[in-house]
Amino acid sequence: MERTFVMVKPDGVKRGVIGSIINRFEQKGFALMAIKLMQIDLALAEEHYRDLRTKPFFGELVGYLTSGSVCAMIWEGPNAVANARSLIGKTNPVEAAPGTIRGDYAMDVAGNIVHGSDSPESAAREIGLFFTQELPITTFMGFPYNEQSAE
Ligand code: IDP
Ligand code: MG
Repeated sequence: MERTFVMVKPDGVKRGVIGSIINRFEQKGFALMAIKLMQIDLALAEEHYRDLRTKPFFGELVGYLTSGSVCAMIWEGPNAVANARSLIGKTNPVEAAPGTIRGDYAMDVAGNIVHGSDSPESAAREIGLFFTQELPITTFMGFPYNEQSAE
Protein backbone atom coordinates (compact mmCIF):
# COMPACT_ATOMS: atom_id res chain seq x y z
CA MET A 1 0.00 0.00 0.00
CA GLU A 2 1.18 3.48 -0.82
CA ARG A 3 -0.11 7.00 -0.31
CA THR A 4 0.01 9.94 -2.66
CA PHE A 5 -0.74 13.62 -2.42
CA VAL A 6 -3.30 15.04 -4.83
CA MET A 7 -4.49 18.62 -5.01
CA VAL A 8 -7.31 20.19 -6.99
CA LYS A 9 -5.80 23.53 -7.98
CA PRO A 10 -7.72 26.84 -7.71
CA ASP A 11 -9.14 26.65 -11.25
CA GLY A 12 -10.57 23.19 -10.50
CA VAL A 13 -12.15 24.42 -7.27
CA LYS A 14 -13.62 27.51 -8.99
CA ARG A 15 -15.08 25.43 -11.81
CA GLY A 16 -16.79 23.09 -9.38
CA VAL A 17 -15.12 19.86 -10.45
CA ILE A 18 -13.80 18.66 -7.08
CA GLY A 19 -16.55 16.04 -6.96
CA SER A 20 -15.85 14.81 -10.49
CA ILE A 21 -12.16 14.44 -9.68
CA ILE A 22 -12.86 12.62 -6.42
CA ASN A 23 -15.21 10.34 -8.33
CA ARG A 24 -12.45 9.26 -10.69
CA PHE A 25 -10.13 8.36 -7.84
CA GLU A 26 -12.89 6.40 -6.12
CA GLN A 27 -13.86 4.61 -9.33
CA LYS A 28 -10.25 3.61 -9.90
CA GLY A 29 -10.18 2.00 -6.45
CA PHE A 30 -8.24 4.51 -4.34
CA ALA A 31 -9.19 5.06 -0.71
CA LEU A 32 -9.54 8.64 0.51
CA MET A 33 -7.42 9.14 3.63
CA ALA A 34 -7.72 12.88 4.19
CA ILE A 35 -9.22 15.91 2.49
CA LYS A 36 -9.36 19.62 3.18
CA LEU A 37 -10.08 22.90 1.48
CA MET A 38 -7.43 25.46 2.19
CA GLN A 39 -5.97 28.73 0.99
CA ILE A 40 -2.25 28.28 0.61
CA ASP A 41 0.18 31.12 1.11
CA LEU A 42 3.14 32.05 -1.08
CA ALA A 43 5.66 30.37 1.23
CA LEU A 44 3.87 27.01 1.01
CA ALA A 45 3.41 27.32 -2.76
CA GLU A 46 7.13 28.05 -3.21
CA GLU A 47 8.12 25.18 -0.93
CA HIS A 48 5.77 22.76 -2.66
CA TYR A 49 7.22 23.60 -6.08
CA ARG A 50 10.79 24.28 -4.90
CA ASP A 51 12.26 21.95 -7.58
CA LEU A 52 10.89 24.31 -10.24
CA ARG A 53 12.17 27.56 -8.70
CA THR A 54 14.61 28.23 -11.57
CA LYS A 55 11.95 27.81 -14.27
CA PRO A 56 10.81 30.94 -16.11
CA PHE A 57 7.18 30.18 -15.23
CA PHE A 58 7.81 29.83 -11.46
CA GLY A 59 6.26 33.21 -10.59
CA GLU A 60 3.20 32.48 -12.67
CA LEU A 61 2.96 29.00 -11.11
CA VAL A 62 2.99 30.13 -7.47
CA GLY A 63 0.61 32.98 -8.38
CA TYR A 64 -1.77 30.43 -9.89
CA LEU A 65 -1.58 28.16 -6.85
CA THR A 66 -2.34 31.00 -4.42
CA SER A 67 -5.14 32.53 -6.54
CA GLY A 68 -7.90 30.74 -4.62
CA SER A 69 -8.71 27.75 -2.46
CA VAL A 70 -7.23 24.36 -3.24
CA CYS A 71 -8.54 20.95 -2.24
CA ALA A 72 -5.71 18.90 -0.71
CA MET A 73 -6.15 15.13 -0.51
CA ILE A 74 -4.32 11.98 0.46
CA TRP A 75 -5.25 8.89 -1.53
CA GLU A 76 -4.11 5.36 -0.74
CA GLY A 77 -3.79 2.23 -2.85
CA PRO A 78 -1.30 -0.12 -4.51
CA ASN A 79 1.24 1.92 -6.50
CA ALA A 80 -0.77 4.99 -5.54
CA VAL A 81 1.76 7.47 -6.92
CA ALA A 82 2.04 5.93 -10.39
CA ASN A 83 -1.67 5.07 -10.59
CA ALA A 84 -2.60 8.64 -9.70
CA ARG A 85 -0.20 10.07 -12.27
CA SER A 86 -1.73 7.94 -15.03
CA LEU A 87 -5.25 8.92 -13.96
CA ILE A 88 -4.25 12.62 -13.98
CA GLY A 89 -2.52 12.51 -17.37
CA LYS A 90 0.38 14.39 -18.88
CA THR A 91 1.42 17.80 -17.54
CA ASN A 92 0.36 19.63 -20.70
CA PRO A 93 -3.35 19.06 -21.35
CA VAL A 94 -2.61 19.26 -25.07
CA GLU A 95 -0.74 15.95 -24.68
CA ALA A 96 -2.92 14.44 -21.96
CA ALA A 97 -5.02 11.61 -23.40
CA PRO A 98 -8.80 11.88 -23.38
CA GLY A 99 -10.01 9.84 -20.41
CA THR A 100 -7.39 11.32 -18.12
CA ILE A 101 -8.39 14.17 -15.81
CA ARG A 102 -6.24 16.76 -17.56
CA GLY A 103 -7.23 15.33 -20.95
CA ASP A 104 -10.90 15.76 -20.13
CA TYR A 105 -10.97 18.94 -18.01
CA ALA A 106 -8.14 21.23 -19.06
CA MET A 107 -6.68 22.92 -22.12
CA ASP A 108 -3.64 24.87 -20.94
CA VAL A 109 -0.50 23.86 -19.02
CA ALA A 110 -0.75 26.98 -16.86
CA GLY A 111 -4.19 25.80 -15.70
CA ASN A 112 -4.08 22.03 -15.57
CA ILE A 113 -6.48 21.79 -12.58
CA VAL A 114 -4.85 19.01 -10.58
CA HIS A 115 -1.55 18.02 -8.96
CA GLY A 116 -0.25 14.55 -8.16
CA SER A 117 3.07 13.66 -6.51
CA ASP A 118 5.70 12.35 -8.93
CA SER A 119 7.41 9.78 -6.64
CA PRO A 120 6.87 8.10 -3.25
CA GLU A 121 9.53 10.46 -1.81
CA SER A 122 7.72 13.52 -3.17
CA ALA A 123 4.44 12.13 -1.83
CA ALA A 124 5.87 11.83 1.69
CA ARG A 125 7.33 15.34 1.51
CA GLU A 126 4.13 16.90 0.17
CA ILE A 127 1.86 15.07 2.63
CA GLY A 128 4.09 16.43 5.39
CA LEU A 129 3.80 19.96 4.00
CA PHE A 130 0.02 20.02 3.61
CA PHE A 131 -1.09 17.75 6.44
CA THR A 132 1.16 18.80 9.27
CA GLN A 133 -0.54 16.93 12.11
CA GLU A 134 -0.15 13.21 12.42
CA LEU A 135 -2.83 11.62 10.27
CA PRO A 136 -5.94 10.61 12.11
CA ILE A 137 -7.58 7.41 10.82
CA THR A 138 -10.64 9.31 9.75
CA THR A 139 -11.00 12.99 9.04
CA PHE A 140 -14.01 15.16 8.53
CA MET A 141 -13.33 18.26 6.43
CA GLY A 142 -9.72 18.05 7.51
CA PHE A 143 -10.42 17.97 11.24
CA PRO A 144 -9.76 14.89 13.34
CA TYR A 145 -13.04 13.07 13.74
CA ASN A 146 -13.60 11.26 17.01
CA GLU A 147 -16.41 10.46 19.38
CA GLN A 148 -15.83 13.61 21.40
CA SER A 149 -16.15 15.91 18.38
CA ALA A 150 -19.24 13.97 17.24
CA GLU A 151 -21.15 14.86 20.42
P1 IDP B 1 3.33 17.87 -13.07
O1 IDP B 1 2.31 18.76 -12.40
O2 IDP B 1 2.72 17.06 -14.16
O3 IDP B 1 4.13 17.04 -12.10
P2 IDP B 1 5.65 19.62 -13.29
O4 IDP B 1 6.68 19.57 -14.35
O5 IDP B 1 6.02 19.15 -11.92
O6 IDP B 1 4.36 18.83 -13.83
O7 IDP B 1 5.13 21.12 -13.21
C1 IDP B 1 4.37 21.54 -12.11
C2 IDP B 1 3.27 22.47 -12.58
O8 IDP B 1 3.85 23.64 -13.14
C3 IDP B 1 2.39 21.91 -13.70
O9 IDP B 1 1.38 21.05 -13.25
C4 IDP B 1 1.83 23.20 -14.28
O10 IDP B 1 0.76 23.69 -13.46
C5 IDP B 1 2.99 24.15 -14.16
N1 IDP B 1 3.75 24.26 -15.40
C6 IDP B 1 4.57 23.33 -15.92
N2 IDP B 1 5.09 23.77 -17.09
C7 IDP B 1 4.59 25.01 -17.28
C8 IDP B 1 4.76 26.02 -18.30
O11 IDP B 1 5.49 25.83 -19.28
N3 IDP B 1 4.06 27.17 -18.14
C9 IDP B 1 3.25 27.41 -17.07
N4 IDP B 1 3.07 26.50 -16.08
C10 IDP B 1 3.72 25.33 -16.20
MG1 MG C 1 5.44 17.68 -10.61
